[in-house]
Formats: sequence, C-alpha cells, structure tokens
Amino acid sequence: MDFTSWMFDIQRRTEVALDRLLPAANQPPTRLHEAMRYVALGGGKRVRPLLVQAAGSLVGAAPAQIDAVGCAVELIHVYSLVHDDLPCMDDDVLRRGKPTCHIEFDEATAMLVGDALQSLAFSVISDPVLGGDPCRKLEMVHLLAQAAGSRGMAGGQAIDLGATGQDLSVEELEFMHIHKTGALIRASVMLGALCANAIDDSLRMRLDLYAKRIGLLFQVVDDILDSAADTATLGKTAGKDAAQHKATYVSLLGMQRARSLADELLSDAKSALDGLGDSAARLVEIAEYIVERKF
Ligand code: GRG
Repeated sequence: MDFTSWMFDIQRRTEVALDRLLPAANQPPTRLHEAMRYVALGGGKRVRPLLVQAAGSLVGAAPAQIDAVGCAVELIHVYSLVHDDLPCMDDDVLRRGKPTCHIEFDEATAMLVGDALQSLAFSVISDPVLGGDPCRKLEMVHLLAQAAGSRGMAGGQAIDLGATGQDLSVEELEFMHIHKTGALIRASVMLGALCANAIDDSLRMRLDLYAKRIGLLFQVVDDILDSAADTATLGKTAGKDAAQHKATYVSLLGMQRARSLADELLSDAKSALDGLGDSAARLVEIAEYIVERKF
C-alpha cells in the first residue's frame, strides 16, 4: 500500500476508534460531551496515531492495543490544542478549520473539555480489557504522564508563555520545543514500540533517537508553515508567531537556514533507522510527510 493510502486508512481507523471511545453527545452532561466530540472528531492530521501505528507494527504489536494507544496520545494532543487556544494562552479563534472550542461553546466548557480528554486518554491506555503485561502497561501510563506533564508538554507550554516578548537563543528555543511539541511526538513512537511484549535496548535507542529528531523537525516545519502558508490552508491563523513577536526558527535563523535545519533533522531521523530495513519504511515515510505537509 502506498503511504497516502496507508495514512488515510489509519486516519479513518483513528476516527472510528475515537468515535467509539468518546461519550455520546446525548449522554449527560450533554454540552461537555458534545464539545469533546466537536474537538476530537473530524479533523487533524493524526500524526501521533500514525507514529504509534508505524512503531507498533514494526514490533509486531496487536492492532487493538496499537489503536487504543494511538487514540490515547491523540486525546492528549487534542486537549493541549483546546487549552492552547484559550484567551489566557494563545487566544485563537480557528483550529482545524473550525471555530475553536471556547468560541463554539464557552471558556469554562473548553477548560473542562481539556481536563476530560486528558482523563479519557489515561483511562484508554490503562484499560484492563486490552490485556498485556501489567508492568509494561504501567510503564506506558508512566511514559505518557511524563510526556504530558510539567517535564514534558505542559512544561514546554509554561516556558513558551514565560518567553513571550523575550529574545531567545536557538538553544533556548530548542529546549522549549523539545518539551512543548517534541515530548508527545517522542512518546508516540516509544508507546507504539512498547505495545510489543518485548523490545531490545538497541531498537529502543534507535527509535528514541528517531523520535527526538522528528519531534524537533515537526516544530521547525510548523514555524516555516506559520510564516509561509495562508490561514485557509493551515486551518488555523497564519502568521501568528510574527504578529505576537514570538521567537521561531524562522525569526532566529531566517527561512533558508530553517529549511536547511529541517533537511538536517530529516536526514538524522532517517539515519537513526539505518539497518532496520523495510520494517521501518513507514517511520521514514512519516518523517518525509512531516517535511512535505502543507498544513
Ligand atoms: C496547553 C498543556 C498545553 C499544551 C499546549 C502543543 C501545544 C502545547 C500547543 C499547540 C500550539 C502549537 C500550534 C504548537 C505547534 C506545533 C503543534 C503541536 C501544532 C499542532 O499539531 P498538529 O499540526 O495539529 O499535529 P493537527 O490539528 O493536525 O492535529
């Protein structure tokens, strides 16, 4: 199957699985449940579930386990987008081509949507029905919690908020993005791999190196798109970083060097998978997709 067909297939599977996992909109509290479904369904590239699928398939994990873990990571990601769009954070009105959650509903609902999606993510990843080795499952819950928390994504967001209006060095920008964007992307790959019963240390190290490189790559490309693409294509407000005087790879390095950095990170990510052959082909293709994507 070519990459595009595979990606559509995983996106469709993720949509179906999320639809099943999310509470029905007519189940009380209906407004909260309707809002959770509004933000989680019908949009997004589903890059994190794609990574879970590719890493999970590489190690021969069970499809049901991979699907559940992909949904858990996506739920954390969607929660972060909902909270990030709030007026007290990035204050945005457009996400995935639709009004943001607090615009369509209200701020209090958007707060609760984020909280509830995060809880649902941990409920899904720890569900005893999926079976598997209990210690391995605890390791996965722990890894997701670390990636989402103050030493991961939420910490990166805190650094970002604190840096508004400040001059950052490239090293400081990298530190922020390793946490804010990179931590959950890295966790997606590692959680996919942990879906298997056993994974050797050398494979684990290679996947982790790949995951770290694409985590940063994702953000470099995001900065390039924010500066070069339009709002209609992105489905979110374009040019926001410049308007808010935020440090980005483009503002610090210029467009040409930001593109060179993306090429370098892509090459490093692919090199990390050297020797794994065809089993790592999807991971290579996802890295290429991250660079080539238009939104
Ligand atoms: C609020 C705790 C908390 C964290 C927010 C990830 C994040 C931290 C904020 C998102 C802000 C942002 C636009 C970051 C740039 C990179 C990024 C994560 C973009 C959005 O992810 P995509 O492109 O979105 O995967 P889709 O909609 O395709 O899922």
